[in-house]
Amino acid sequence: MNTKFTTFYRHIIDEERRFPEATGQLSNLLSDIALSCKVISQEVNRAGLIDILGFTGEINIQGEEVKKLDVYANDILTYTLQTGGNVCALSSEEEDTFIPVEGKYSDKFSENKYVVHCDPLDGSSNIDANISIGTIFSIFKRETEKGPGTMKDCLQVGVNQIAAGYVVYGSSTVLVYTAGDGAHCFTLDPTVGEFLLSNENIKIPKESKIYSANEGNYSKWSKGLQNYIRYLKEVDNETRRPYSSRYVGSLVADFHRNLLYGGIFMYPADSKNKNGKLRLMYEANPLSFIAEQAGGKSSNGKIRILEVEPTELHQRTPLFIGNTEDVLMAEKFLKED
Ligand code: P6P
Repeated sequence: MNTKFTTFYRHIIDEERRFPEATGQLSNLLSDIALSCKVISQEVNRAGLIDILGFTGEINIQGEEVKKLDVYANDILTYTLQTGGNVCALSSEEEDTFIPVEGKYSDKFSENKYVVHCDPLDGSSNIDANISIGTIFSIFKRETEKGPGTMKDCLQVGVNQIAAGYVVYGSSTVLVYTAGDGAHCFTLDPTVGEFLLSNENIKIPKESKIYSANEGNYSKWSKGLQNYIRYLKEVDNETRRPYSSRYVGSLVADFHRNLLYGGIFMYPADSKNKNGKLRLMYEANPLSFIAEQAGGKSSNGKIRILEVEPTELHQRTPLFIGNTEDVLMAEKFLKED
C-alpha cells in the first residue's frame, strides 16, 4: 500500500470493506478516538506554554493527584464517545465507574454497538518532565441487545476485543491500532492534521535484548523473578545476554519502544501489590491484543492476559509482555515460586 497518503481513516475504511455487514459504526468510533487524540496532542504539546501544568488538587479513584491534562484528556474522550452514537457504555481510569450511554438512533440496526475502556492519559506523572505519555483504548462489541450499556457489557474477557490501540505523545504523535488484522502504526502530520500510515503490519523483531522493569521493586519480587532478572544480566553471547535495561516509567513509551526494537516489559506482582500496578481493562488487554497481533505474547506470569476473566472494572494484573521467547522464559522462572 502506498503509505505516503494512507490516512488512518482510509486504512479503517479499507478494513471495514472486509465485512459486508459492517454498519460503519466501528470506523466512525475509531475516527472519533483519533480526532480526540489529535486534540489531546495539541494540549499536551502546548502544556509547557500555558498554565495547564500542576495539580487540580483532586484525587482520582487510583488515589493519585490528578493533573489538569489528565482531566482535560478524560473530558475530551468521554464527551466524544458519549455523543458519537457508536458506544453504549464506556469506562476510564479517571472515572469511578462505567458511564452508560443512551442510544442516539431509534432503529435497531444503528443501536450503539460498542463498549470502550480507556486510559485517557497514561504516564501523566511524567507530564512536567516532558517525558512521552499516552492514551490507551480497548473496544468490545456490546453483549446486551439494546439500550444503555451495563456492567455485563463492560466486564468482558480480553479475547472478545474487536479493536484496541494507543497514542504516544512524544517527539512525534503516533497511533498504533489493531482491528484483528495486524498491528499498524500512523504518525500525525500536524500540518494537515492527519495520521499517516508509517508502519503497516508491525512484527516484534525476532531477537530481542531489552528488558523493562522498575528494579527499585526488586526486593519485593518473588525468588523466581529475582532469578530471572539475574539471568538476564549474566554474560552469554549465544542468548544475547546481558540484556540492556530500558525503562521510561511511562507504559506506552516503554511498550512502543519494545514493540519496534524487541524486548520484554514487566510490571510484576510484588509483596506489597499482589496484582501488580497496571489495569487489566484499559492497559493490559489493549496492549496484549496489539502484542499478539505483532507476533508477541502477553501473560500475567501464568496465563494469557487475554484469557483473564475480569471481575472489576479497575482490577489490576501483573503484566509480562513482548517477545514470545522472553515471556516464555520469564514464565519458566516464575514456575520456581
Ligand atoms: P512505576 C505511570 O504512572 C504508570 O501507570 C505506567 O505508565 C508505567 O508503566 C508505570 O505506572 C510506572 O510505574 O512504579 O515504575 O513508577
